[in-house]
Amino acid sequence: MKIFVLAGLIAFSGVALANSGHSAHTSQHGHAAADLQTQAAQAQPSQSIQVSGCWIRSLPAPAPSAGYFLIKNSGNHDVKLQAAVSSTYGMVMLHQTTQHDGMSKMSETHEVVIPAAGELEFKPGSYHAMLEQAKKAPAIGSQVAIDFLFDNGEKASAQCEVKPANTKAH
Ligand SMILES: [Cu+2]
Repeated sequence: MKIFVLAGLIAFSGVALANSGHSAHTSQHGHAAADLQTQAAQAQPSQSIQVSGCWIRSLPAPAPSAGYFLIKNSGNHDVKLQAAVSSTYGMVMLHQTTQHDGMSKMSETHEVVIPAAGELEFKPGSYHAMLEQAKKAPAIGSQVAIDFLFDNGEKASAQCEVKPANTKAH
């Protein structure tokens, strides 16, 4: 019995450790995805924020696919993109690719500012949406719906064209 308790403690501390690492990070987002679906369903469609030119570079699972698009904010206030959600993918993360000493590195971001009366392009080598856990690989040429959630409680929706892995950035 004592040994069993001890093993439980070790397992528990293992979970606590993993929480600061990447694997648990993923499951936290997996959990958040359901909340995001609800949040997206309840959010008001924005009158001032538009997402256009959305396309997806589709890679075979388990590799993540990437989403690129242009966000325009015609409002008088800066807005922050906080999350994206799609019923086609179990998880959508906002990523930023940066260059350090000639090395390319991706990191997750939760707040991307779209300036008032401005725009921001998500494009290869920069900001992108990382699309993971496809429920069923979308066909090349088909359209995938993505909702974008902003800090003002509004959402913008886009239809994104699925393109093959070798698509050149435009
Ligand atoms: Cu990425």
